[in-house]
Amino acid sequence: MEDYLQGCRAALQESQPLHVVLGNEACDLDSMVSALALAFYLAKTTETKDVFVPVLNIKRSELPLRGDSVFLLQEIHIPESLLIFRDEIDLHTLHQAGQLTLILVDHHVLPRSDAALEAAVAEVLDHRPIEQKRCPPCPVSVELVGSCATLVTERILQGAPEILDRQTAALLHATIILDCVNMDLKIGKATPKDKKYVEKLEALFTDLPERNDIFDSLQKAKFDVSGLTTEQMLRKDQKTIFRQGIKVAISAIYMDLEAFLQRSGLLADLHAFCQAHSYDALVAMTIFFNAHNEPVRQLAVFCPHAALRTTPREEFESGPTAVQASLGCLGCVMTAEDWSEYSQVIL
Ligand SMILES: [Mn+2]
Repeated sequence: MEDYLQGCRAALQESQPLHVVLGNEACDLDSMVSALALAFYLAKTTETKDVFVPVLNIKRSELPLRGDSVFLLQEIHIPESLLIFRDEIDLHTLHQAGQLTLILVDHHVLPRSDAALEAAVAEVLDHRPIEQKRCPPCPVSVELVGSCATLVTERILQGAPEILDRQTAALLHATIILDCVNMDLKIGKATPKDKKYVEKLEALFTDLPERNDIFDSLQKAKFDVSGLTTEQMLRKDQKTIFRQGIKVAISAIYMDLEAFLQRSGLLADLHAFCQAHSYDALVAMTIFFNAHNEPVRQLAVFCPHAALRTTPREEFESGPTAVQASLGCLGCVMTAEDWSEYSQVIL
């Protein structure tokens, strides 16, 4: 894998047609690993001179926010410098020059900003329920399994098992385990196919880490925010909603609310964040795990405009609103009582 990635960076320097394997815009571990492993497989098995490169669908500066990805790359000794990020390759220019073929992994609908690239999509491999109307007109393989990495593993083991090296196997193995919550059948993320391919990888590479160890380390790394600035914390897991002309950022913050509020320069940082992205308000939803490993969630609302300070509260109290829906996406369902408990933390 490492040698292959070295070659990819070199290939970018030359002007030639490229097959780009692209994950989704969240660029979670599954998207990153699926793109790396599928591009590796396609490059190793093509009979033509075609060049296949994986592209991570975020800016390079966003990688530190994905603690689990950073951790896994370190564990298996793949230098971050070998990866290609979205801000290092201009897909739109390549497409206009007729030099781009896209293979989508871990998603099948391009965001609006990339709609122009749709004609370049040649293949899709995804594990989410299909959105028929917005699906590109090309071969689309969608199978509802816990992890897209399972489908990539299947493709490799059925197509050319001999190309699978330990680094690639370790990437796929760790990703399936994280996505399938350590293959816990009670949680219901893992399907028989996920289980089958984790076992196959373990049989082929007997020195892969223990499932519990890799799951615990990835989980810890994913939520470790100790090295992040306040701005990075706010961006790590953030959604934007618009309501009645008001733009609100909702950020999941993986620490105790009290500790968050004690960060030095917090108010100045929140101000700068709202100003930089023209947010009218910011909802920080803190989550941390107590001694019994139960999640504890708290909310803080930052609202730079005094005139708006009562609005969020009304929003929450008026039934299922966009704000509640967005919090739902972040794994938090708020009731009016919850909100009245938290409303005193309006900053
Ligand atoms: Mn996925």
